[in-house]
Amino acid sequence: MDTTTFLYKSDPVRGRQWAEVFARRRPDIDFRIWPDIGDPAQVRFLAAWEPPHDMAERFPNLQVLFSSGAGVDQFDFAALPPALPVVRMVEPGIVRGMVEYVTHAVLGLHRNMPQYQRQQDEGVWKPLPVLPAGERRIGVLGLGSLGQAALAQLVALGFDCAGWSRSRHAVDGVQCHAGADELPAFLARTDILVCLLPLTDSTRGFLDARLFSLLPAGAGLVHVGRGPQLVDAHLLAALASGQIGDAVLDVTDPEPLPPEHAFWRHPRIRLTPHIASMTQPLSAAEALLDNLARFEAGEPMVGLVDRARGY
Ligand code: NDP
Ligand code: OXD
Repeated sequence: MDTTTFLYKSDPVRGRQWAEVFARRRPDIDFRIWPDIGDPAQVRFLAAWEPPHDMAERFPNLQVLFSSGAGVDQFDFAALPPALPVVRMVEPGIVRGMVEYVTHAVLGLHRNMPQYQRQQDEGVWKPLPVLPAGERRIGVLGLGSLGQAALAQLVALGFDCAGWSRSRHAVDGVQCHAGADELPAFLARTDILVCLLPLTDSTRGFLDARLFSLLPAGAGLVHVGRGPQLVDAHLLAALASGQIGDAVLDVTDPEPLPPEHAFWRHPRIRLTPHIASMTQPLSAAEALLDNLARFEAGEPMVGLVDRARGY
């Protein structure tokens, strides 16, 4: 019988944890970690952050490309065989990490933590008013698996929550807005804006001066999408004018951020090195095997990418 190889091309330490799950659940599959590819003709499934550039020629029998992360913007779709299904990572570990990060960042801005840090640096003891959560308006750009999970936690904390997406959604406790026409109303009621959009041609440069001008003056920004969605110079200008009060940035363009970049030392910017969330190997391997079973049964896979939309 033909051997089926599942090739993993990402962090090898995490790959060994994936291997344990595969050995337990699917001993019939030959799980391999790059560069130990075995017979390339037997590679039917590839999980990668960055696939090899000659993937199509090298693995002529490839049936599915899985992203080892939630994003797929690192893939060059034009270089992939047109009919090859591409699947992004949807797994509970990555969702939990994002919920923690967004909740922490929103609570920090809500309770004026950046301002207290500045006051501490200057030896200033000055209490600021405490606004109830129900009077703080949070807006999340992107109502996908991560945006909706973050909103569920923010709703549970009592915040006044809204979300914005391309197509219409209904989410418990969240005012849902859809499409370009409803973006201004969504922004006008948002005190803290969280970006959880995928990077596509339509979202590149999306966080710009025009968008900032539609927020209430002094709004907070939490950016956990992708660096190229933010126009750096426009954020610096909005911080200088007070249109944006404080920003928490987990993603930048490029990454790592060059040492001379103005964001590093800006008093109103908190930077983290793209750690808001990370794929957790054990839960990711389980989720991927569930998806593989769907594929084998001819059912739709969770996280199947629509290449025309780019996410
Ligand atoms: P999903 O694909 O599940 O959701 C994407 C959401 O964005 C959908 O609601 C979609 O709308 C909306 N959207 C996409 N394009 C547009 C547009 N042009 N206008 C309006 N809405 C749009 O993605 P996830 O929630 O799983 O992940 C989101 C992103 O988070 C990832 O692509 C990645 O960039 C980032 N990420 C960052 C991490 C970090 O550590 N910083 C970790 C993991 C992910 P609709 O529902 O109508 O399709
Ligand atoms: C992802 C990420 O897309 O870590 O998974 O950004």
